[in-house]
Amino acid sequence: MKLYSSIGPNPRLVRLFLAEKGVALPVEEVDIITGANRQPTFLALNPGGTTPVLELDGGQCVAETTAICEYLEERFPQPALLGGSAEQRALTRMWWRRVDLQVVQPMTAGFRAAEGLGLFKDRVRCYPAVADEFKAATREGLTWLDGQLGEQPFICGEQLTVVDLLLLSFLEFGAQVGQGLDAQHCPNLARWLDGMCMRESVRNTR
Ligand SMILES: N[C@@H](CCC(=O)N[C@@H](CS)C(=O)NCC(=O)O)C(=O)O
Repeated sequence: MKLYSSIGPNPRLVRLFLAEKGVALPVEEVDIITGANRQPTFLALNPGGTTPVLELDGGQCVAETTAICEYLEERFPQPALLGGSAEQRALTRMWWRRVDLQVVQPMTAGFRAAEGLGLFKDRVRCYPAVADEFKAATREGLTWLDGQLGEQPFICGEQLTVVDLLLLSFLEFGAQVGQGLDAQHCPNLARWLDGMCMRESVRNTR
């Protein structure tokens, strides 16, 4: 197996996922700033033109972080990062989808519509007229999530899951592009983030 990685929160999620499992894979860095990921060589691996991509031993290429993490969980079941039972997996996937819809998607769209516009305007459709709306939607999503998290140690409850890694990855990215967490407004998430930042996997994948 080989991972095609780059800067950005989506490849970071997969690197975090691997680190938590103690799995080291060969990594090829792709320069998304110059747009190497939008050139024919990379498009042959992933016609979607995005990183990360996991090349399997049989040569097939898997894109999309959800598909990659689900595959890695099957190949390397321990420690379980999607949940240890059918019920826990259902809850993990529920929170995964919620964080994706309420934080990841609006934050990404807000970045592409504003700070990332120069980089993305010729790659994907961006919506500069509503950049602030996307950013407000992200803040609302985080506020809701803060209330749901309460005093729980992790987003899905007592155990670390892929959802914590996803959210960590995007909050760190957000902090670099003007969409950092408002700690005063989201004290539960701020406490959770402090704890996450102390994990070895997080420090080693920066
Ligand atoms: N839905 C995709 C999103 C992947 C994505 O947007 N990756 C970013 C890096 S974080 C990227 O490749 N950006 C460069 C580009 O789109 O040209 C996934 O889950 O993997």
